Amino acid sequence: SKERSPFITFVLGGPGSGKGTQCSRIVETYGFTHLSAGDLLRKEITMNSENGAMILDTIAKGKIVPSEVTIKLIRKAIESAENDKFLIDGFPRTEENRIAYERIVQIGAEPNIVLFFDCPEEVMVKRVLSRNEGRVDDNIDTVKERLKAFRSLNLPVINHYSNKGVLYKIDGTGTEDEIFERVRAVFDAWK
Ligand code: UP5
Ligand code: MG
Repeated sequence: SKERSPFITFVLGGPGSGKGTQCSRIVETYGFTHLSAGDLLRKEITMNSENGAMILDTIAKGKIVPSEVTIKLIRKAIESAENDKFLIDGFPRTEENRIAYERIVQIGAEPNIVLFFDCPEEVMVKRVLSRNEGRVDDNIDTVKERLKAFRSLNLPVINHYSNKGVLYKIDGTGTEDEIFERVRAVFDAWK
């Protein structure tokens, strides 16, 4: 267990808003450890773990995996890392996720920064459908479900952090470089 509280950044935004892309850039420049909740869940599917079939079914439908499952994976990844600076990408998805995380993780539960990549739905859909990496959820029907989940379940989480004064809303349109300049402004202000 860690003695010091880690520095936690949650990275939120709809499907295809650029969370993963910008996290890679943040890792290069600011030395965070990147934990994508979606990647951790997809790894469970490929490892044929106990919950693999359930996770696959949930992701294929664009629904949200039960909090306990996702939080266990995130907690394990935090505890096994040497770093004390984390980018948690694509989590929390729901108010229930957020509250469960705060209850279970405790040390470092409250994020220092929450980034929100704000992007019009038509831009996000275009990006996701042209990705071509074989993700089971990158098809028009599942993308519609993912957008629905984002609007109804994730926006309340974003509002919560806005009210707490830790939310940084970033224009998610433009080139990767243009967006990263906006991200830099947030992290450079923290130095
Ligand atoms: N791209 C990126 N930036 C671009 C730019 N500026 N201009 C043009 N193209 C750009 O980007 C998407 C695509 O766009 C890429 O091809 C990229 O090159 C290009 P990416 O950076 O991958 O966007 P990201 O926001 O990461 O999109 P992603 O599809 O990963 O977002 P989701 O939130 O949908 O996916 P995630 O992996 O987080 O979750 C998947 C599923 O897992 C969820 O739907 C859910 O079923 C489940 N899940 C849970 O149940 N609980 C969790 O806590 C997390 C996930
Ligand atoms: Mg991603």
